[in-house]
Amino acid sequence: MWIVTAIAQDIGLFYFLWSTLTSPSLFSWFLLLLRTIGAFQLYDIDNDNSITYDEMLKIVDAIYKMVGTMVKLPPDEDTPEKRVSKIFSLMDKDQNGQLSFEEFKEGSMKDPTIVQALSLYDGLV
Ligand SMILES: [Ca+2]
Ligand SMILES: [Ca+2]
Repeated sequence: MWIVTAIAQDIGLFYFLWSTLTSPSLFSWFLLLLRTIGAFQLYDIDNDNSITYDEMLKIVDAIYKMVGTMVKLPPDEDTPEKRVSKIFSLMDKDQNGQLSFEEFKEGSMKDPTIVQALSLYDGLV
């Protein structure tokens, strides 16, 4: 019986990969998911599966220092603090000051510009 289950799982996985590769929208969804996971891991410095304000501030601060004056930023996010507050106000649904992966994923799937904002810095994330 386990063989049937194993094969069924393989077929399921294959089908998933195939439909992902052959459907542009699914494929870009998949890429967005990968990027979201990558970004989440980057920001979750102590790996406890939640992002605190301080953790995100550390990364954003480092990025701002690196990017320096190369990127023009809108006035409402021209400091790391402003940007992190903005992201938290968008994503932190239960307002406990931490972003769970669910909150992070939901926020970034709903509004891809957040992920773009989080990875202004393509190649870093
Ligand atoms: Ca953490
Ligand atoms: Ca939260």
